[in-house]
Amino acid sequence: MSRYTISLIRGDGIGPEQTAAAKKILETISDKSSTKFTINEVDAGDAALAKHGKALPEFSVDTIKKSQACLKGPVGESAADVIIVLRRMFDLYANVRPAKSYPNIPSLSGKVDMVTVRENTEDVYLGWEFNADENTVVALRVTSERASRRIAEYAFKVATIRNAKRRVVAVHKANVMRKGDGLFAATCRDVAKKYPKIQYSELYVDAASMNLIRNPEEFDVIVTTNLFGDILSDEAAQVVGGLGMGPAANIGEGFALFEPVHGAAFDITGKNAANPSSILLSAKMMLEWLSDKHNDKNAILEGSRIEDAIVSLLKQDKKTKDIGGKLSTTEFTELVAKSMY
Ligand code: GGG
Repeated sequence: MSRYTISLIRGDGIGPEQTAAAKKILETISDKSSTKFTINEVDAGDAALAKHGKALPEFSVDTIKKSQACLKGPVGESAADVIIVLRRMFDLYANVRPAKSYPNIPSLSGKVDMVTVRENTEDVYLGWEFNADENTVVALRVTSERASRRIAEYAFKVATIRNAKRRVVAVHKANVMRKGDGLFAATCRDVAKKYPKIQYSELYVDAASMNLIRNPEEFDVIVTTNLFGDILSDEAAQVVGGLGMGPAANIGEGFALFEPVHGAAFDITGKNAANPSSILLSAKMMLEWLSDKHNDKNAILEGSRIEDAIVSLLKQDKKTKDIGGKLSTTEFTELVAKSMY
């Protein structure tokens, strides 16, 4: 038997509805299998700011630090004070965002299986913005060889493990941002030499965003900088039917945080209408990571039950409204739980 302590950030908007769904599925796994969870709920985000005066209070950070992994619901306007801070605090340098075609979802292509590996600690997301004068703001776009190398290494490892099309494409804009993106591209090129079995290419970000619409099936692993990765992963999610199916992992050496790609979606908050698949597939990624880290073969099996259950329901056209179905968040979650065992 294995027991994992998970910190669960409820977040804002649809966050509490989504994290309730994730909690239900993790409790189902705890009840039915030898993989057990202790779930510690954590306040962070707009609601925490209103209640405690801080979007990420110290006691929340303490709870996260005591956990083995964190699962996070979306956060509203204070996202930069929560997720960007946590990524840097725990040095969660790799943001891994798969985009995959699932059955019976209206989408641009039914044959997509790709992943965006986004550098997660640098670029304009450092928030280093200054007033040059009262009408002009300067934002620093930081790129280091160290961060470029470790994200490139991570992307090639992902391409090797996935064993799918065995392709890595580095996406940048080195023809304009010659120094910063020039360094990123040159570093990716250098790392590529160590992986002769993986086909390596490069695309400028404008061409990549067009090709994602034109030939999405051609992509396997995209490695890119922080802002480009944020944008391209939303685009990739839409290609396969929308953000409702988009999970993400933020991976560091010793810790990892999992979250849906989407935001707080205040327009559908409290309507029991959100698609919980994004956070449930994020929980699946968490189980894969825990399995790998703790050499626990059962955890990965329990994770695959989550995705298998979702696929089986989609095949029966049982789905939430965002992807053309009729089910509410709680109805879909109940069905996932029932289908898992
Ligand atoms: N566009 C989807 C969305 O709002 N995602 C939440 C978000 O922006 N998170 C910050 C990030 O991923 O850097």
